[in-house]
Amino acid sequence: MTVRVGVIGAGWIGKEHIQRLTHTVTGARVTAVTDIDAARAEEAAAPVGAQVLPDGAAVIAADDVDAVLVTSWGPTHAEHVLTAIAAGKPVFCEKPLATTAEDCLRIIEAETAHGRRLVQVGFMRRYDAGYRQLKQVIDSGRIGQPLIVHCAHRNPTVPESYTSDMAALDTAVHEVDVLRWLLDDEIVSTQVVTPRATSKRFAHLKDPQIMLFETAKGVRIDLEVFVNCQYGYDIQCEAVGEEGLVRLPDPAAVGVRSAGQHNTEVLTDWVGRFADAFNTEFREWIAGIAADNEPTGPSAWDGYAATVITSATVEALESGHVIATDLKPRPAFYGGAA
Ligand code: NAD
Ligand code: ISE
Repeated sequence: MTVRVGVIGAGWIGKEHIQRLTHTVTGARVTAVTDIDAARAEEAAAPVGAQVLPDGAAVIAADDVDAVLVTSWGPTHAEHVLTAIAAGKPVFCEKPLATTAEDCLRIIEAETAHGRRLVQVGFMRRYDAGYRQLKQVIDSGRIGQPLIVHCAHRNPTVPESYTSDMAALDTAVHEVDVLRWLLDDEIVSTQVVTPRATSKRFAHLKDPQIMLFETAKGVRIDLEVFVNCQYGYDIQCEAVGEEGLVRLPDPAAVGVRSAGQHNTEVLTDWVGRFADAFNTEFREWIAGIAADNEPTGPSAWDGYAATVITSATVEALESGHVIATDLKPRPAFYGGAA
């Protein structure tokens, strides 16, 4: 069976995913595209033979759309996800699921009432081979109980439109999700400290930031978010346990020895760093739909948790205080205690 996908939002990542679904993932075809910028929708749709539709509602309602991909701006996600749930169609939503906890809870309520999981959130790090190895080691007990996790999330530069709150909402959101999954634990408090700011930033931006999270089991996580580090796109993660530690591998790269030096390349963007993870994420999503299975990837509950924790982190940045995340208890529908 070919899964026919309708795409809402044909910007940077929408176009990437349209190409991926067309050329890399078997069993999928993009049949409809929309964007509030019609020219952009046309540019993305024409090469893959998809029709351009006027808006998200039309894409979701289309007879030749079996599943929906939401890659529009964050504040528009909730509306599209809720419409897809109402139509009973599987929906993959790029992060964030929604920009407010209230909207995430509306999605959770709608999906729960539907009675079957339809929503998957685009936290692709869970599909990265290195993070999967890290999880296997932690789950195996080889390093004992995890105690501390040291992380860094570095981007070479960001545009002037990137604001200080985006360090949590847009960037650290990936660590928030992947660490909850890696540790099988919940983040209960968050704090932000700001070291000396880099001169390589736009003046309005607090960069770098150090985020400090505490989990329900007492694990302490420090995360450096540095989005103007200049030298490359660099993701680091090291979990320290009672009996050992495990570190995320750097992407494979040849070592070149020449002119008295030994060099290995550092990647410069997330597109290259997580290309394989995105491919695996979409292969598994499409295969699940083709087999009529519920999605197994990050759920609406994970999307809710990420939005609550990153919003609390913005509050921590702005107030200078330690902020409790105050998540609601996880419903049984999402694997919580009944
Ligand atoms: P972008 O601005 O390049 O593209 C967004 C597109 O959505 C634009 O073309 C815009 O015109 C369109 N749009 C906005 N509202 C719409 C609506 N209501 N209906 C139809 N189209 C609409 O942004 P982007 O970088 O592609 O990011 C899109 C989403 O993907 C964001 O939520 C972002 O956080 C997420 N993202 C995820 C990752 C990742 O690593 N998983 C990386 C980048 C972006
Ligand atoms: C971007 O939206 C992403 O999701 C990237 O993975 C992240 O590295 C970057 O900081 C964000 O702006």
